[in-house]
Amino acid sequence: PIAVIADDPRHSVSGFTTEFIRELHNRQGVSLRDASLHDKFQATASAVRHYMVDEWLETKDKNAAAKQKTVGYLSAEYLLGPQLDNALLATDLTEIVEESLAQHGIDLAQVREQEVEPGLGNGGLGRLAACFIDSLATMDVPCIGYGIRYEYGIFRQTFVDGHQVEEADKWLALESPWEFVHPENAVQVNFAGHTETWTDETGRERTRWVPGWGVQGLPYNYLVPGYGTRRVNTLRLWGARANNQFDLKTFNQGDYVEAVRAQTFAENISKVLYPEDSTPQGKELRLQQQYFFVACSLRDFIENELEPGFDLHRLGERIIFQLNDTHPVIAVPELMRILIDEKGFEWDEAWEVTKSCFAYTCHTLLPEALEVWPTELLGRLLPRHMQIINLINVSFMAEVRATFPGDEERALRMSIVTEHPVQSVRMAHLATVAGSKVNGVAALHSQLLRDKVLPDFSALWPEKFTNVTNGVTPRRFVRQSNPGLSALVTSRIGGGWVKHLDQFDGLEPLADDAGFREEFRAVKAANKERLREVLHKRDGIDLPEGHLLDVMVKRLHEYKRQTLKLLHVVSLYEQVLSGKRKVEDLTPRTVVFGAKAAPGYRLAKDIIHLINSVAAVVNRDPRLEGRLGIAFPANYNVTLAEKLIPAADLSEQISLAGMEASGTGNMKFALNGALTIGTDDGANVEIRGLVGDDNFFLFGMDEPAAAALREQGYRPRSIYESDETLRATIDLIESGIFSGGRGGAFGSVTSALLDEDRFMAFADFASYLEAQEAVEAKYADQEAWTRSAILNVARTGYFSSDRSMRDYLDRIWHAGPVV
Ligand code: DL6
Repeated sequence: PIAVIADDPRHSVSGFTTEFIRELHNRQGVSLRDASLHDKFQATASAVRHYMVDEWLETKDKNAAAKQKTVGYLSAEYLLGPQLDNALLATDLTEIVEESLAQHGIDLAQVREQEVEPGLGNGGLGRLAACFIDSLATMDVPCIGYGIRYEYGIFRQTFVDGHQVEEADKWLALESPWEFVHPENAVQVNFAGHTETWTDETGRERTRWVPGWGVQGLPYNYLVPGYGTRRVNTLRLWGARANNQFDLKTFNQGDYVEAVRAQTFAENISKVLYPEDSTPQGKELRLQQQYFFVACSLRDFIENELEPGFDLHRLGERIIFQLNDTHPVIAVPELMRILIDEKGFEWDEAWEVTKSCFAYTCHTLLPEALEVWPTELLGRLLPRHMQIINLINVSFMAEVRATFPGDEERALRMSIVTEHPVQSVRMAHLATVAGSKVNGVAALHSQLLRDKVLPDFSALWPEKFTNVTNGVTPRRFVRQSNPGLSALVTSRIGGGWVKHLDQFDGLEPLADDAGFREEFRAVKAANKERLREVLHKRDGIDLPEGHLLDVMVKRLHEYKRQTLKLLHVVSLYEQVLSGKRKVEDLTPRTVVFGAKAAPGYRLAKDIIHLINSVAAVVNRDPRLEGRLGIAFPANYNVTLAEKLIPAADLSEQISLAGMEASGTGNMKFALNGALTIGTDDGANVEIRGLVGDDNFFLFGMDEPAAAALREQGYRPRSIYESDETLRATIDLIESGIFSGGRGGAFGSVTSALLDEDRFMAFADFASYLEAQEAVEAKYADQEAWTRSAILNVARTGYFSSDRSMRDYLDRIWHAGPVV
């Protein structure tokens, strides 16, 4: 915890009570007697924040004095999750607050439930950003996380008749107690207009941008406390505000809509998080968002974080902007524009500085997820940036042609600007050209990035490419979310693991200790009980007791293959219905799904409908004697993840090999003692390498096998025809049993599988079922299962995001702590 605090008189029950009552009175304007639960939450949160503010201000002073390199993490998404528990952990106030509130008849658990999590991300990419800033603060590294304060975060998912329905996520409706807004530090951001050339006093020809319109970016600061240190870093999210919010003259003429038109238009920029995580939305607003937040961030760092008079030729000594995927890549021409047009740099000087200030992380292998922007749009919205991109491309093409003379095809493949299908800018190419380093997010992903996604670039600059395997913060995903396991582990190896997760290896010998195994099982059972309560209250779902809890939680995407999991369930059901398997031979199992589909992704939404429809039938069929069930709580989010993951027995990581860049859920499950059933994909490869084959259920093709099958011509229908179990499974779905007798209701899903099966679920089906048999056999031997579960925990300390940060610091950022 923040090393405040031992001698701070506020760090006591009476001290906290004083802070709490003061906040209730001064912030909420209510007495304790009249306070609503919401008031109590707001007062608790802001009182807890008091305990971090001094350290936060001190951190700023420390940074200013040290003048060392800062990490500027540029990310369009931060999936933060609830903040209160994290702040309590950082300030070591949990017990104190619990006791203080209890003395006034207030239950901390109820107060906690008032918090609406800031869902400012879609999934893994945004959650990773949140883990990384936590780790950097804990490791005493100066970092500013820069992003967007979306007024509406990731949509709220509900189910109506089994179909996904999206609702706006009004996370700010009751205001956030965690932010400091500074309207007086608003930054001007411009768009559109035209460029013109002019001659300066030295006779040099210069270019300037004459913008068409602009908005202001307001900084909202969030505190990012380190654990066990006094550092509190900053997350600075930008909100858009109109330059002229209100036109009084027009209003007085009676045109009320027109009077606020400019305001509505400008503020749309930070209105919603795009509900996409794998395909770019060809939307102008999305590009506006991207430019908006990087323009604010660059301006902020240069004007506010550096000391006055700092020589910008040395900018790379003081900042490394990490580009979290391609969303912030427009920062590259923005920095060039600032240096050349505003600071008077020559092109070459500006380019040298720019290259030293950026590094790029790629998070995908799906070609459709690599962003491209039509030059028509980019040129219209950001005319000066389009010019600069073209100039970068001209010198880059010259370099390619000089290195590979006569290889015009290669030059075309590598060009930042492509002509097909419409003239567009390939943002991944721009990031790779400008970035000092390019990294993938797991060993396999980085290799495929080099060999298959950007092979021409890795041929040109092999030393630019590196890997940093993702990680997750042990503070949130073990210490906070799994207090039972945390206490058990700490009782045996001490508490150092919270900052040094590799110490989990000290648990290895305990896998052979029967007493420890029993305690470990008791923790899992208690976590399941806690989950039962949560799901009952939150969703009206009653989880059966004594079941193997088989969990697949992640965004709904064909490549992740939720359908394969569902085919397994349907095949078990079919075997019981057809008498191929006696019901008493089923291992009692509940499959938990959690998944949101992008609103425009038709097939993904149909898959959700199918899962819910299968659940409705299977859960009620008495022939199964309650031995097989599906739970699909709506609106899976970080809050639910923190309850679900510690309760899981089996972690489903079943993407087609070569498709999932890394995964981070896979790490969270293993660290909480679930066993993985998975393909050799993403970070699964490294998890299996560490935990060992005996403690991991591997199935399916590896990446080369999948690529070879695709090459040779994949025909899913022939697998359907030759595999009797698969045929019976698909036929059962098509029979109408899950759709009230109406056959063909799920034709979009079954025909996508039978006719194309882009992610080869059929090819891996038999192997998956075999691996599930191995799961059941092992689960029948609870001692063996627990032993493997303990070894999963003991051997996966590598997946701390602290280790990821160390790798970034050493291999990419060349930066370090300021103590
Ligand atoms: O690196 C974080 C996370 C990976 O763990 C997932 O495997 C990957 O799918 C995800 N990538 C995206 C891609 N979005 N875009 N573009 O969300 O990143």
